[in-house]
Amino acid sequence: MLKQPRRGLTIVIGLFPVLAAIALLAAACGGGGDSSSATNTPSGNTFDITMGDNFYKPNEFTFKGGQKVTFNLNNTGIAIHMMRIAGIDNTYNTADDQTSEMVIQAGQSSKFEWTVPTKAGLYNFRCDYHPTDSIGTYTVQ
Ligand SMILES: [Cu+2]
Repeated sequence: MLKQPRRGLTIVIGLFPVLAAIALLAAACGGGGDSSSATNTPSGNTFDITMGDNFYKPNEFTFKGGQKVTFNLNNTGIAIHMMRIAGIDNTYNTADDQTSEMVIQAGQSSKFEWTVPTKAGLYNFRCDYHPTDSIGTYTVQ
């Protein structure tokens, strides 16, 4: 008679880590889904980007070739920032670069409208003032 409830209790305690893991996984999947829809939506055209010292957040995007895109660049840092998008040659400081306002002051926002290259691939963007830290990529499908 005493063994029955003990066994039941053992099973419940034994299952708890499994249930907790499932709950955690479900939560993680939900979060991941949200962030990928925010940073990875080929059909969306407008994106809010935080420019800090010295990073872009988010800094990975996926677009359709030829898509017109608007980046709302918000400088939340104390340094000046900008964005230079390497064009179809994926090389900086060439004729096909597209650039935001060249100086976006600390605390300021700037709307940057540009057109995605028509060739599929992985391309880079960066800040001219922080070219090794403020960097990101975009995939053209
Ligand atoms: Cu910068």
